[in-house]
Amino acid sequence: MENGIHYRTCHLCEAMCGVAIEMKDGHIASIKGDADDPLSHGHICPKAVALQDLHEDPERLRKPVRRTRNGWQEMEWNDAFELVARRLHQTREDFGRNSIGVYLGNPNVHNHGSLVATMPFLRALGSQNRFSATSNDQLPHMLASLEMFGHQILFPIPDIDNTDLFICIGANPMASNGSLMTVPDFRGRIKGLKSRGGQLVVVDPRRTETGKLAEEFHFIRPGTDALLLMAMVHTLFAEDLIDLGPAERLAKDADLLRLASLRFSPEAVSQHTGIAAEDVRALARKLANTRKAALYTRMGTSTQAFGGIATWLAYCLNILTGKLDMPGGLLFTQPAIDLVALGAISGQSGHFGKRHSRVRGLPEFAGEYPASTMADEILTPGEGQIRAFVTVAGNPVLSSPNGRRLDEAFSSLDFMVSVDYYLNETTRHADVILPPTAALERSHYDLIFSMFAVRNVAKYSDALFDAGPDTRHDWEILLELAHRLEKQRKGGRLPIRSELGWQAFKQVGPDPILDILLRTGPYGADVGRIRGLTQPAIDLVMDILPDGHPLKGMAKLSPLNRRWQGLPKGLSLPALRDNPNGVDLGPLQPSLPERLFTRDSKINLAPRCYLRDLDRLHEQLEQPVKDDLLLIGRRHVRSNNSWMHNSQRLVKGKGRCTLMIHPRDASRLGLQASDSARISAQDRKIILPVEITEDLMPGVVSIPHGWGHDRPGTGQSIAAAHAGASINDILSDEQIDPLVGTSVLNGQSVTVKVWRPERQRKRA
Ligand SMILES: Nc1nc2c(c(=O)[nH]1)N[C@H]1C(S)=C(S)[C@@H](COP(=O)(O)OP(=O)(O)OC[C@H]3O[C@@H](n4cnc5c(=O)[nH]c(N)nc54)[C@H](O)[C@@H]3O)O[C@H]1N2
Ligand SMILES: Nc1nc2c(c(=O)[nH]1)N[C@H]1C(S)=C(S)[C@@H](COP(=O)(O)OP(=O)(O)OC[C@H]3O[C@@H](n4cnc5c(=O)[nH]c(N)nc54)[C@H](O)[C@@H]3O)O[C@H]1N2
Ligand code: SF4
Ligand SMILES: [Mo]
Repeated sequence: MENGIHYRTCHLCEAMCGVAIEMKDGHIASIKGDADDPLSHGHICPKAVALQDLHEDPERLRKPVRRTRNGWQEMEWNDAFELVARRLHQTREDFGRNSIGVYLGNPNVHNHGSLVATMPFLRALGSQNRFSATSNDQLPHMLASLEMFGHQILFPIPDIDNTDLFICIGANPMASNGSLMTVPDFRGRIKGLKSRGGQLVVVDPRRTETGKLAEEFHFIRPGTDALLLMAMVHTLFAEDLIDLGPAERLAKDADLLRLASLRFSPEAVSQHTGIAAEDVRALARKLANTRKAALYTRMGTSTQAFGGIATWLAYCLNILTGKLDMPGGLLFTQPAIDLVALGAISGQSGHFGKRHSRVRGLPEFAGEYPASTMADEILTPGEGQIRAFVTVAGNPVLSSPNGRRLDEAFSSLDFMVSVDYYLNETTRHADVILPPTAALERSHYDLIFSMFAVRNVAKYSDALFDAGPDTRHDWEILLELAHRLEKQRKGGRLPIRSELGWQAFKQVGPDPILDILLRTGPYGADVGRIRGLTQPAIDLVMDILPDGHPLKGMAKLSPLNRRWQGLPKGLSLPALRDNPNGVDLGPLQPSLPERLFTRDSKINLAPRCYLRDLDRLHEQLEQPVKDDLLLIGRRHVRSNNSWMHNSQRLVKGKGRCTLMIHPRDASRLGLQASDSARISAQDRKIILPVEITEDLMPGVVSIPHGWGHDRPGTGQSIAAAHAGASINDILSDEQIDPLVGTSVLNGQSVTVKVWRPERQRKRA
């Protein structure tokens, strides 16, 4: 790479910040924000420097390794592929196709190569025992989108730059930089909101960094958001505040929702939520009476016992008050590569509950079972038991509940392979680790997060560093394994056409596919320039084609779509290469009813699965409020899930993996500022330093996830020196939201005791 500035999109979190990487003599000299980026305008967070640290980390694996009695041994790529394909195939032959489990971790969705290669890989593997980070994350949003809008990844995105009221429940974008809302520089955007005279309202069991910016803040008892939101729905109906606005003729079954809300008055829920009835009413009125407003919920409301209902109700509240499809409210995006539309046309808009997991009978979602039942499926003997396992870019030992049980499960497998560049808490159980190229050695396009951005943009970055011949991209690894597995399944040889297909795919890779998708997408070729093809002519042809005609479907997805007429045109991969800072495609726009994918083109306000779950919610209301300590998670801007703790620049300073506790609870438990505490639930326990703070609601304690790097046999020395402890070592994998199967990561009860090493030793 020559000296000079390389523009790129940071892939570490969902915010898609533009970075300007200054190169000197083949090395990174500095990483700054790209002021010309159409979305982030120069904003970056402290993690951006970790792009360099990750790249230069001497502990990042560069060649395949295999576990032997004398430790890890490097392998040649071909031998590694050979071994992995043979062992996986053998397992499949001996125990059936479902005997191989797969877990896909979060970084896959930041990697267009992986996304393109995952599908053929999973098909070649053929197993129904698939898991991913989704069930520890946004699954309730996917269910709500599927049930209400007909498509599992069609998310309404807050139009934050134009709103006058932003109600943020169970999210901390000041630390996370947004989720299912790609929003670089949240602070700047909230400043903008306030200078327009707008307001930020936050509801959270912790007065977070975001909470501290808010005009109005409410503590809420963990796990009770569904009650709060139901009481808000109740208020809207009771006070005649319903005005569906743009959704007026589209939303159906509002009456069923009204009936369902009758049992949940603000008075009825107030003791459970900890929010006064009058405050609930005021919040509902404020939402209804502010024309441009958005109510947004995320991790805290989705990964809890009533995450399904809570997420559905959050969507409903926006629709009932006319915020959906309203500038300044919530809008659907129009990305350059429209995976929503592409998915729908190929019959992939999502499905739920088509089959159930073997051991606990939990529903699949989009072909995946809940991560909380992974260990059950590995450890429980019987037909269909998982014997071999593949992880791709995931660290479930730290990221899924009951990590110790997952340790036990993974170490009991016949064979395990991990596609990952770190030897960490999960991959240490693997027999073979296949490390992909580093992020700066590959090109980058945000297929997923471009769909969730608060402004439509398209950005492509070329690889900054040459990967070298003895390396493989994630997509190359996945396609190679898929090809070999397919070959083995067919007895060692594929029909010539199919063989040529695999060769071509492996040769071409993901970028030419991007190019085609860009050119044929809404901002692609300018049809006006094609001779003889005028829009009226196209419209006429489209009108005479019957619905469901393949040509009509294709046209809907192409620049021929009437709806896309007014959009900027000319996008292609070369065009994006010519604009390394990214291309602005304009603000979010109304798109209903065309954007709906439900069969009747309506918005379903009262899907049956939610109505059926309401008795369970009502039972919560009938039970007395317990005085257990409830555990919640937290994120910090200098950390990212489990895998960025090997950067000295990010972990330096005061330890951040602490137990936060309110002074009242601390004094009740005899805890002082310099103490450590033992946090436990059943036979699971961890020990952490305490951090006493009034930012927490009394009765609630908080621990960040992704720590616990003291397990033996890992290869991340900086992380190990800042080990912390894993919250998922105490969270139970039995607690899920039974509606969707999401893990309960927030709101489990724990016991906290002072822990003093001297006293402990004396007693022993
Ligand atoms: N208690 C609790 N648990 C949680 C959460 C919580 O809030 N509380 N949050 C949940 C959420 S939202 C998520 S998304 C999950 C994340 O859960 P996971 O995806 O399981 O975990 P990560 O920590 O993201 O681990 C990423 C892994 O991918 C590797 N990796 C990084 N980049 C690449 C790459 O480009 N290619 C490959 N092949 N590997 C790569 C890293 O080395 C690491 O091993 O955690 C969940 N767990
Ligand atoms: N710096 C940093 N950024 C990240 C990540 C990271 O690990 N670090 N991870 C990325 C990923 S994978 C994701 S999914 C996103 C997540 O993005 P966010 O959803 O913004 O993530 P959190 O910071 O976990 O915010 C969850 C909030 O919910 C609150 N909460 C907990 N329980 C409850 C409850 O019962 N009710 C309510 N109302 N609130 C509750 C918590 O106190 C917390 O403030 O962040 C992404 N960005
Ligand atoms: S907020 Fe930080 S980690 Fe996220 S994309 Fe921007 S610079 Fe990268
Ligand atoms: Mo996530």
